[in-house]
Amino acid sequence: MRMKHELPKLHFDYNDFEPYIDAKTMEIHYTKHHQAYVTNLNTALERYDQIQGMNLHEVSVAELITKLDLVPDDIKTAVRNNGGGHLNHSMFWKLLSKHPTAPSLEFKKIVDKSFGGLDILKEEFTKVAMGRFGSGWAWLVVKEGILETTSTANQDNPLMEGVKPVLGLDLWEHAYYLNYQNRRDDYVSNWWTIVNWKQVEDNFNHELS
Ligand code: MN3
Repeated sequence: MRMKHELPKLHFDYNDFEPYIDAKTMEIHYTKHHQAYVTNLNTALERYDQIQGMNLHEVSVAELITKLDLVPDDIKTAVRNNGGGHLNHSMFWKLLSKHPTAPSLEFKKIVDKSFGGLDILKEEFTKVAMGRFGSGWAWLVVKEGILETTSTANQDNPLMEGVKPVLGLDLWEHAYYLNYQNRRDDYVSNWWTIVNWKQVEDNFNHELS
């Protein structure tokens, strides 16, 4: 049975995050960029069915990008870029909140243990985001119950290095250029306003779905 990867349904309207992220950027980002990752992933996978015991059409996108060594060479790069793009964006949308949120008391303890406070977390995350040259993502990941910041190039996901991401920020210019042009720092600092901390905590406590 062939499973087609699909765009996830959104839980918000394109203009919900104005003025921090403008509606046009959200619309193009979802309907063009994310859609292209999904389409290109499906196109790559259509060339193969079963490979080394793994049915490429029955495994999750997270499994695909973490088992790239099992993916045939001629579609490996396409699966890495487009599978990663699909996974990262599916996470990214869920991590946005129309209404201001704050970490729960429980999660705040983890933040404090990891960074010594939410402000320091934001500072370190922002530093990582600003330090990523070119296109990529900034992440908050979990290592043995402790949160850390990191970044990846292109559409790579920390899962490919064996660590679970709980918060991710798209640093590709397509994510902010219409509104911010070259001002990535303003984009990052405004984005904190719409982070869905409940989802970050859910990601921390559960396997990524
Ligand atoms: Mn993007």
